[in-house]
Amino acid sequence: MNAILEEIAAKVYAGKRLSREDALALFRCNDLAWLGQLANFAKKEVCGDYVYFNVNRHINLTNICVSQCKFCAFGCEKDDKKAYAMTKEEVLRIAKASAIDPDLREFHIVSGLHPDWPFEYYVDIIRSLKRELPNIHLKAFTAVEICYFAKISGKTVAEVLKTLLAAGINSMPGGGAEILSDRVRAELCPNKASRAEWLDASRTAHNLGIKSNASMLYGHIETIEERVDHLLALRSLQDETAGFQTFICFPFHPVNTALEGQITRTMVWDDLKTMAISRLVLDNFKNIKAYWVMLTLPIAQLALGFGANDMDGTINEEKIIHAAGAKSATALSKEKLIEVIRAAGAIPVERDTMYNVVRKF
Ligand code: V47
Repeated sequence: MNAILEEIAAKVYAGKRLSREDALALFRCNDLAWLGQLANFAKKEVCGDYVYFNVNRHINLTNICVSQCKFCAFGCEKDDKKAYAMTKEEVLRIAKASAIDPDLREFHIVSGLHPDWPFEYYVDIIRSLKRELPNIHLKAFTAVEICYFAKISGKTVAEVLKTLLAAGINSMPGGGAEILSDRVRAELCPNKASRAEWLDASRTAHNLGIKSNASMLYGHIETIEERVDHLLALRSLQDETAGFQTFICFPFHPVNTALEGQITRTMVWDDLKTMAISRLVLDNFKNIKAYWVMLTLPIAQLALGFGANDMDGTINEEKIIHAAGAKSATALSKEKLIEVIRAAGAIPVERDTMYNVVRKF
């Protein structure tokens, strides 16, 4: 073990903050077991042996999207044969059918940036969902979608958020952050919110009392420095607002994207290393999510030994990452999640979206 890594370990055990250079040194380190031990220490300081999950339902209103991000296999143009756009009636039908499950607590709503729908359409869907199913938490619209709504409606981001809050959203998912670097965004996703716009929309949401999540899409064209700077930007905003609930790392899935053939799926070594370093750098985030859909269930379970304390939910049914070739299931039972968490030696805790404990198993 070299002196720099020993100093980093000493900092972690003393609860001190890691620097940019520390984070870069951790990415250069390939002692995975050591990284896992350190990340797990940091995790246990925050949440002991609890590992959270929830019972949720994903609803993707449309895959028609003006953004055309190079890393995305879900979004498409209006005339694509796989294009779909849900009516309000369809959304309500799916929502009501899922709500038959008495444990269902959350609708996770992330969609394409539709070229024709007015902002009022989204507001109407939220208002109707809240009216019909008032007890289900609406975790709806990423910061990218919020910026798009501001653009198409002529409203400010704050006005958009206030309107959605009044209609019934309860929190926001963490997608759309990708890599918070203007270089990467200019190459992969020039048609959507910039680094500054994503951060500003999250800040505005937090200032209005709306909690949100944060994410990082890694394993494409980004450098390790850009990964570290991304984490530091999130840490700095969290210092300011304390409005992020969870951080999620998304390993890039290339199948059916514009990058297929140029970039291959990340390897498990990188997945676990990135998970551990995220836990260590994001010292002001309580929850680090091992999103089983993207990691696959075995790697997500392993990630519980690398700083993760949350497995997301039952999901039913995932579309975005399955469009990009994910081999995982599109849904999991609550029993399976409990079994997977228990087998990792942790205590499964069913939570609501705001991390209130529903039940310990
Ligand atoms: O922003 C898209 C990612 C995100 C690919 O907040 C891809 O709890 C890998 O927001 N390979 C959308 N990743 C999903 C999202 C989300 C999902 C689960 C939980 C939460 C939460 C939020 O999916 C996008 C993008 O970063 N993504 N395409 C791909 N080919």
